[in-house]
Amino acid sequence: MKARIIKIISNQYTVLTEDKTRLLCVAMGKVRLQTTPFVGDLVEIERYGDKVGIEKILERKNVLVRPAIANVDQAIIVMSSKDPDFSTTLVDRLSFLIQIANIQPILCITKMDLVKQNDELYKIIDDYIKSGYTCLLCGKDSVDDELASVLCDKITVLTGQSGVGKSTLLNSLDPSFELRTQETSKALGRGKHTTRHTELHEVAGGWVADTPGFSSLDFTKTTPIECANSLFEFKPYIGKCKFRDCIHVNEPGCAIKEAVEKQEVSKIRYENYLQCLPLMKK
Ligand SMILES: Nc1nc2c(ncn2[C@@H]2O[C@H](COP(=O)(O)OP(=O)(O)OP(=O)(O)O)[C@@H](O)[C@H]2O)c(=O)[nH]1
Ligand SMILES: [Mg+2]
Ligand SMILES: [Zn+2]
Repeated sequence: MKARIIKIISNQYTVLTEDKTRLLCVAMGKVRLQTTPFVGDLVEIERYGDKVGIEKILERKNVLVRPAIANVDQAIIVMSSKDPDFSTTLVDRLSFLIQIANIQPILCITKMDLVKQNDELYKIIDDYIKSGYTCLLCGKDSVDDELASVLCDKITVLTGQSGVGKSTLLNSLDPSFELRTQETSKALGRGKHTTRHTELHEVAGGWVADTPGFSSLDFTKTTPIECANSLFEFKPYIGKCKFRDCIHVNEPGCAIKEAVEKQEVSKIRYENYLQCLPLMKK
């Protein structure tokens, strides 16, 4: 039988079967020897008397290590308009890392109630929308209608610095969310034992990870070529530069630079890409 791992505490795995039943499982020795099971994994399970065992981990479409989650459909970058201030540098760095991990980025801007009507921020938002981003706008007591449909049927990781309103957002969609996360941390206790715990919570018909993803902005494991090739805004131009190993900086005949000049690719994004280059592996 096929199932999805939605919670891991030490060596206890909670899975959700195709008919939506929750089962507590153990991982069979041969499985643990191959790959560590992650939350989000699709697995094959089998009954052994009164026990259920995870027999096999099915192929993953992607995997995050910190937090450990497999098969992530999308990452929502949560950024406040103010308090803390909106930063395209931070949004773009997160977005690049998300895309390098082969995950789709979505932008959610919170605290829009703190923004005046003709604020510069609206130009930046337009730039993201024109570039092809799904851009959700939320404020006090006004959550973007689209958020629920974006989450439905997907595995989502939220990311964004502390204080931007990630918890507020999930609670406004589902007031029981905070309660559930608090219960789990209480049951696990804090400090002493560092228990391996990650959980996917059902919110708006989808699954949301309880730990924020991409907390370290680490570019040391990627190369300029890998990064550029991963970005959906660059993809239409990849392979069209004069030099095959073009990293789109000073090379003549660079299709990306030309696209930036023609305003087909966002200048903000291109400049933030250039800023990240020195942080990468050669
Ligand atoms: N004005 C305004 N304040 C908000 C909004 N959303 C959240 N806040 C406030 O921002 C503060 C931080 O919100 P949280 O939801 O705790 O932020 P978080 O992203 O979960 O932060 P961490 O858990 O530390 O990562 C709280 O005081 C919220 O009341 C909003 O849309 N408008
Ligand atoms: Mg929070
Ligand atoms: Zn180029």
